[in-house]
Amino acid sequence: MERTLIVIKPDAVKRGLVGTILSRFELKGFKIIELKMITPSRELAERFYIIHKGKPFFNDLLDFITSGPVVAAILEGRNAIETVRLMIGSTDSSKAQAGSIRGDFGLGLTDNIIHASDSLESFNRESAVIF
Ligand code: 3AN
Repeated sequence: MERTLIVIKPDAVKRGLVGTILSRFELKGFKIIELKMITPSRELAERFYIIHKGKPFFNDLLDFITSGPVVAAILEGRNAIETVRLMIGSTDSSKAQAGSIRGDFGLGLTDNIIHASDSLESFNRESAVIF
């Protein structure tokens, strides 16, 4: 069975959406393998988002992701990486498809509710940073 990583971001945690979001993945059939709440340090956030270093939005992204607790989970199920990416919707929440998590719960771009690994390589790297 394939595994993927999700990170419920500070905006969603502050709004009390943790249970709702985890529940969507459980209802879909994914199994929660690991679950952890942390407030990311700047150093951890930099390692997590290393591929965006140098981009214009990098500092705003670090400010945001370190602004409060996040909830990270490793989910297991068939086609986990691709299916979970479909379920979260596109990066800009204001344009994300209705029915997706970003499409249903947010409007932001930097503050876009949730992260999910986009490849096996990303999953391996990102889950090692967080767990
Ligand atoms: P996704 O989370 O959909 O995989 P990435 O990996 O391209 O998107 O971007 C990582 C994070 O950086 C996004 N979740 C979002 O918070 C932020 N981000 C991406 N692009 C922009 C942008 N153009 N302006 C501001 N923030 C952005």
